[in-house]
Amino acid sequence: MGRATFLVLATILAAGCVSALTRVEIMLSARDLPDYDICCSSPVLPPDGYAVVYFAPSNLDDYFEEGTTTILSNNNNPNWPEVFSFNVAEGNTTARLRAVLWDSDVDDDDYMGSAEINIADIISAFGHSVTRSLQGAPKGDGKVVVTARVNGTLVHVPVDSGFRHARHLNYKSLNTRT
Ligand SMILES: *[C@@H]1O[C@H](CO)[C@@H](O)[C@H](O)[C@H]1NC(C)=O
Ligand SMILES: *[C@@H]1O[C@H](CO)[C@@H](O)[C@H](O)[C@H]1NC(C)=O
Ligand SMILES: [Ca+2]
Ligand SMILES: [Ca+2]
Repeated sequence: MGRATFLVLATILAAGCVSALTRVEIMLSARDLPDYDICCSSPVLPPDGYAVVYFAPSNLDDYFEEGTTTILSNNNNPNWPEVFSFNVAEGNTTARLRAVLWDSDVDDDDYMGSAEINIADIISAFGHSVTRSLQGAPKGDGKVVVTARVNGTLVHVPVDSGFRHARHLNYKSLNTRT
């Protein structure tokens, strides 16, 4: 556990708001995204994909936007480098993550579908990444792959991406969310 991570957790525990939090840090990839770029009678090209990540602490429809990945251009199988962090009360079975995928374009971006994943499924997937089919994808197919580090323990990382390259977009805990 990094010093900063330890201090954040120690502060939360010392404040007595939460007895035990499981820290989940996730990275997203997509697989088999269809081509979404059509230009000027040229062939259809792979998308310039990015993901918007939302977090719902409970099973109410109360999603918070956590952040957005970088755009990985011309790629049907992007491995986004960003890390998104969530603190989940131990044993919580209702917290969920939603990833909404877009193809960046000069004009309006194309919606590529979304996937919802229970944080509990990510926590219990030790040793494996979690894969979900994209829902509502206009061109069908496509999957979202979640790789995770739980309480500082690496679960799985795709070959050509890694936590060491990651930018930490969001380290605030649920307790400090306003
Ligand atoms: C993560 O750490 C917290 C605090 O030590 C602990 O209560 C919890 O059980 C851990 N979660 C997992 C999934 O190991
Ligand atoms: C955990 O579960 C309760 C509902 O039982 C919910 O109110 C709470 O916000 C949940 N979320 C997290 C992240 O612990
Ligand atoms: Ca497009
Ligand atoms: Ca595009």
